[in-house]
Amino acid sequence: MKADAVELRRIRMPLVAPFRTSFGTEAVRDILLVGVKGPDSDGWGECVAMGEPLYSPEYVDGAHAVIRDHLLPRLAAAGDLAAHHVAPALAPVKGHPMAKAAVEMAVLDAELAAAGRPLAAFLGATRDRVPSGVSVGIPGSIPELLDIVAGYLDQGYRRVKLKIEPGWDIEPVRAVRERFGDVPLQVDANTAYTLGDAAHLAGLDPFELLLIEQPLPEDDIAGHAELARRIRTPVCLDESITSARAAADAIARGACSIVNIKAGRVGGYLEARRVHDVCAARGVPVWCGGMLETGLGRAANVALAALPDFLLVGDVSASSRYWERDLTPPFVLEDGYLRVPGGPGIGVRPDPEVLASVTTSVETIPWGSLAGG
Ligand code: SMG
Ligand code: MG
Repeated sequence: MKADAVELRRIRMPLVAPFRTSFGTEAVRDILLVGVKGPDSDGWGECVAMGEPLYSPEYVDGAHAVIRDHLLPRLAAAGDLAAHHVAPALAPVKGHPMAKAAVEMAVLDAELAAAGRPLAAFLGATRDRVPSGVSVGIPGSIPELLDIVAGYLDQGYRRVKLKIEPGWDIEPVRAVRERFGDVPLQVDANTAYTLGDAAHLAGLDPFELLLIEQPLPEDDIAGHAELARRIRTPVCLDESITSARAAADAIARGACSIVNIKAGRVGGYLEARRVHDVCAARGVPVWCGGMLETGLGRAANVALAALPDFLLVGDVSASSRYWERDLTPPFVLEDGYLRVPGGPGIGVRPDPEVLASVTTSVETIPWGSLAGG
């Protein structure tokens, strides 16, 4: 495909409620959108980097700079612009998977839009709707937590994930189990524990959780393998899984029996599909993670979550879980499911009026101004 320009657009969107995890609180999302403008079609990518480098080393200002100064010039110099050329062209740049993923998503969306092909079909989706789960941040008290969970269950969410940290783990899980019975329940620690906490984490065993997500630091594969031997709750990895190769390695070493897939964390939807394939081939079920995306990223995540090995319910919630008004037509829960977009590309477009109202800056880079462009 051909590009005339790339737009780096920053938007500012307040969440309906602050989201607290073991590493910090997110209240207002400062999001970088990548727009590829071509003669035949446009494409959108959403960068999932947060405002600060607390979930992973990436953060939105850094992603913006690396895309502008290092990724786009390499992409233009590589010549032929096609989604499957993006990752190889950007591979000399170390790290920055979320920045790379946003660029690849924009190119992929533009390419599929021009071809009239939906992302879900391109990726190999086998379903037209996906069950919707919800991730619950760390609130101020147990009664507050129970109110929040009750509200989500009333809306029809099919699975609940509780964020945990030392001092907020066994008791909230016990309280949710006592109040809501055997609702599908899992926890996410975002690296907040060490192997020394193994005996304490075994205290979660009686609650029959679906999984515990990323209890230990991301580089501690051996620690997760040891922990998996010491607790009954299945161990799932999020932050540690940075590629299909990392997934194969973690599985081979017994560090996880379930994998959370986020396209941003692994450098794009094409690598995310490879992570899916590697896990499927090894009999390891996967589920789709979330990074508090707008409807753009959500559309792509719903498409990904419709692949066959996505056997667990993902953190793909309805638009109303995040926003008063989404950037796209809202994703709504229908009997606890979200519909997979059927239109070409990611299948959704920003509402021009909403987009204009949340935009804080736009940088337009003519393709011809980039080396080789
Ligand atoms: O998008 O619903 C969502 C958030 C899901 O908990 C979620 N994401 O570690 O899995 C995770 C976190 C990372 C983002 S927290 C700001
Ligand atoms: Mg996680």
